[in-house]
Amino acid sequence: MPVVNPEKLVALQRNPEGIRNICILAHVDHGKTSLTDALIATNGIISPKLAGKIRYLDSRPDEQIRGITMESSAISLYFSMLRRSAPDATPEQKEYLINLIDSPGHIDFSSEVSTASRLCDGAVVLVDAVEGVCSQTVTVLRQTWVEHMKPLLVINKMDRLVTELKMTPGEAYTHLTKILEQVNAVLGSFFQGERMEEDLNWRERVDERIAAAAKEKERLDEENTTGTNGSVDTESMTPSNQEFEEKDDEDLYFAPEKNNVIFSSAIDGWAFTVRQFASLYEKKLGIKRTAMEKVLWGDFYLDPKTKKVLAQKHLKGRALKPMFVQLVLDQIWAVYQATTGGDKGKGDPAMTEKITKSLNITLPPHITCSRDPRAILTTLFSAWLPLSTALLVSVIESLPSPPVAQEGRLPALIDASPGYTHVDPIIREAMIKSRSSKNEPVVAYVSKMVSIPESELPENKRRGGVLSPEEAREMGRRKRAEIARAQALENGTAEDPIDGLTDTLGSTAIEDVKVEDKEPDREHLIGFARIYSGTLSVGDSVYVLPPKFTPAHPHNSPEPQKVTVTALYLLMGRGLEPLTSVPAGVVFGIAGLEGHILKSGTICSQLEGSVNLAGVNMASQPIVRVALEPVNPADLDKMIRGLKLLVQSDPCAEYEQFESGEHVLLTAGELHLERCLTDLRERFARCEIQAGEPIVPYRETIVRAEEMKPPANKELGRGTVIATTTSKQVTIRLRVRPLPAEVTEFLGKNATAIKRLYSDRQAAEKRTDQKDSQESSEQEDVDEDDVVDNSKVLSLAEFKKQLQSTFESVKGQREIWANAVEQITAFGPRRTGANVLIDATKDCICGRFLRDSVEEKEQAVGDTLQARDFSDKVGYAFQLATAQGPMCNEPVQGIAVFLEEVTLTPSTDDESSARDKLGRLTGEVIKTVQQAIKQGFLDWSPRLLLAMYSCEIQASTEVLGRVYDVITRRRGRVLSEAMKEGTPFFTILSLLPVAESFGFSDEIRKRTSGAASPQLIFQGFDILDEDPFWVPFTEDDLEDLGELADKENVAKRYMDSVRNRKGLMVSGRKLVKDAEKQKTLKR
Ligand SMILES: Nc1nc2c(ncn2[C@@H]2O[C@H](COP(=O)(O)OP(=O)(O)OP(=O)(O)O)[C@@H](O)[C@H]2O)c(=O)[nH]1
Ligand SMILES: [Mg+2]
Repeated sequence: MPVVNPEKLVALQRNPEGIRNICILAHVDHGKTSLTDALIATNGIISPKLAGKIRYLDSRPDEQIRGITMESSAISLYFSMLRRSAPDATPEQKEYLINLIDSPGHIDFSSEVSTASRLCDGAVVLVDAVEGVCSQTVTVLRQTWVEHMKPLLVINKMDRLVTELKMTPGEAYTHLTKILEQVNAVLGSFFQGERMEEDLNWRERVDERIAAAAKEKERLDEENTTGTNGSVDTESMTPSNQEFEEKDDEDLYFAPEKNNVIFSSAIDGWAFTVRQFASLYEKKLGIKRTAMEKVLWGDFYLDPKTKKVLAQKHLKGRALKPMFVQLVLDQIWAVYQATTGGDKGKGDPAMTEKITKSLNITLPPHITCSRDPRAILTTLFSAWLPLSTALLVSVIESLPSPPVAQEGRLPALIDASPGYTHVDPIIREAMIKSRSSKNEPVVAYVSKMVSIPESELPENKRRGGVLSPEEAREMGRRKRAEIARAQALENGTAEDPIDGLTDTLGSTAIEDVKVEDKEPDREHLIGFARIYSGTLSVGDSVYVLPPKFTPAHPHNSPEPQKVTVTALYLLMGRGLEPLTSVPAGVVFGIAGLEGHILKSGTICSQLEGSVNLAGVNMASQPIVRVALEPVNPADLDKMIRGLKLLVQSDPCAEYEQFESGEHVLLTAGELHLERCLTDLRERFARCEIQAGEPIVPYRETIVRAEEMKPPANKELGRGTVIATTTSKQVTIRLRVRPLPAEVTEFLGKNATAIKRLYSDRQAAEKRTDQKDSQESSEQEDVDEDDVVDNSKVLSLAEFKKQLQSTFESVKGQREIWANAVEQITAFGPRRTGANVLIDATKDCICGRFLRDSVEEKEQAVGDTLQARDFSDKVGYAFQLATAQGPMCNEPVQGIAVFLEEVTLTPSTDDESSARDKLGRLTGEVIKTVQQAIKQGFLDWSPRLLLAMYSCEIQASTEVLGRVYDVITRRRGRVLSEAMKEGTPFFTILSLLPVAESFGFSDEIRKRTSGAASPQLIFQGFDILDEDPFWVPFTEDDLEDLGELADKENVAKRYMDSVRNRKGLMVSGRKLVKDAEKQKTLKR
């Protein structure tokens, strides 16, 4: 296959109808990269022999070693085919440009998938024929749904049905039908979900009518009484509900007869669609191709005598094979039997010959002679059903070109962007119609930044800009010789030739050293982008819109900056080809954005009325954190620089510098962490870096346990604390209680609503407390993320109503929470957490948070100090106390603090003004309240909440036992176990503490010899029902366990590990926070 030259690809960019931008999506290991190999081979980039084996786009060494893709990469491919413009027209030669993005399937890199899909118009979704629909399959299908991308389904690894599961063609057919059903069920659920959401309001109105109709139906037809809640039974609707039926979901589903399903084996290099077989049989059976397409899949049978197609009901008891089995699968199976022996293990040369003859294929003699059954197999298939043809033809025929896709997809995308009502109609129109002429506005979306070493940039490759040490040395040598020669020529005129020569030698030597010492390959950040309208050229000056940009306020700070495009590239895997300009519809690389775009952003040629496509992008939250330090302390700057580069070039990694001076890297999972560290060490920082133990987040809470120690103060009740400041001037009484679980959950879910309420209130008051700098910085924290999707956030009234009813639903605690909602004055920590501060003082000194209108804020400090003056100090202490719990300084959740009384006893001999006094008392009060909350907290039974992964493992019966063993040893909890229909595999779903997850995947893989590999998805926090401070105190316990309970307290182990890391005191119940204090206590 000749190599396609880039000029050809560039030329094709000008013809948008011939472009397809597609991404390959699937669950991990379902064969995406192997499949793309086959396509790459068609362009002569790799040899067809290696396709499916070398995984060309896995260009990183660690990707190759582990066999897992870690970064999405793009490649542009050329394809030409004969195409009919109408079914009966004569075919014409047409050329196409396919921009293909291979994405990673591992959950840790799911953010790479979301970034890739924004750039594309269509998706090829792979499903392993054996494993079927897996967790990430659902995720990627949702991605195509959300992004309005048209999908194509590839059922890959078909060979496993023959060789591994040893199915007969008939069994395989049933199995494939099931897989299709599963996939379609997933799509159906999205459709249902969306339809329900869209029609929610409408439904509310007709709900009663539907219910009435259902009732009526129930009465009439007792058998058919499917409920009306959850899914709407369209049949039961009266004609007035027709609105609902307008939307058709027919187009949505995958069906082989619609040509959107491909059956393939990437490793053996074949694939086919039903259409292909239909045209193969068109002549043989004398059935028109278009008719054949419709019956080749499904319950249709071929009458052996009449050669007519029969539907199932006309079978009349005859045991015929479905046509798909007889005409398609049987043929494929035969090839396997003949060549590799399929399930028998031995080929049959005579049969091979028969097959090749009937297919009219001649195998090259060196293949037939070689007697290598796999070589015969792949050669035969590549001649008969080449993978690339089936796939590319389907891509071209079923997936839309950029203009078609943009027309269908962009209106929704624009309408979902922030401030979309202010988008300039010209821009809108240009994007939807994908206008590409020079004077149209340019809009492009940069989905991620990739880092490319300087030496790999095409401009340097051509000019040889950066040299390897050998090259540099060689050049030095040559230069020296040249100068010497020049010197020798001038010899006659020079006064002191020898001196001159040594001089020049000396200077070149210095230069030589300089060249060798030169900074190693610098990294350049190239944006991975897609242009939606206009034409972008090198040298153009365009605006880079910051993530929070909205056309409603285009000049808000940070003011969008203008940058100059320094280069444009065609993306060819790791390689790049320079471009001078790109027209609408193209996926390309862009340079010049370094430092202007962090992760993703929009580029626009104008500022007013432009559209922010980066708006709301919910990537997965980084959950695994590690502290990093350079092995050589002098490398600290290098490391920080490296971290900053890493954060820019990775869609998910984050970097934080803690107050303690630690440099902490946040990543999506263990594998992601490993990749980030490799990148840091080898490319971005280029120094040895040590990573600490992964830091796992915990939460702290309290519960009302069965057996608790008696309350500290019996008369006041559990959780009540009366605390007096050191100067004895302020006394505070408060009571801590556990919030009902329902309420905690409600608050957790509605954190965005709280955030919004808070910022709304702030905006209304327009007055921030500048005095307390910490507080104001915290307020900024809250504001920072408020570019949220506002449509789903509850309004104040709604929030209050729901919170109230949640409180009311709690049984047996009605009185306690009766006025709680009205009295809430703050949420915490960070003002949005799931803890509440309730002002139960007589005069309501704190003011209400959930009030309807903005009240007058309290006046400035008066002549005499009042309890009210301390309200903000109490609030601040509440924030601090909930941000760092008493167990191991982790955030608290699920507590309510009732502030009951604040009493002032001013000292009489203090003459200073009230303001001065307040200033002096501030610290004391904060400290006292904070301590009091901690005391009240510990009066209950404290609990740790563990971060949990949900873990899905597919395993065969043989290794099932070992999988369970590993899960239980790591304190996982099995939730369900189900046999995958038609396969010997089980799917085990379990919950696993993040703290126990490090090395889990490796262990499972090792113990099962690679037969099972888990998918870990962060699930949330789960209570560990064990009091870390528990010691035996009842007589029974003391008898059973002795004074020093030798049973391991797991909660204490976790708590101690965190305390250890944070340098807090470990063991015992004494909570000494500061090291200095510890010292003084000892003395
Ligand atoms: N039997 C069989 N194995 C296949 C087939 N296609 C791929 N594989 C194997 O499946 C494994 C995973 O293939 P990859 O192409 O790396 O899968 P992937 O989907 O790119 O994986 P990630 O990118 O890590 O999500 C490799 O060992 C392939 O050899 C196939 O058609 N049949
Ligand atoms: Mg891959």
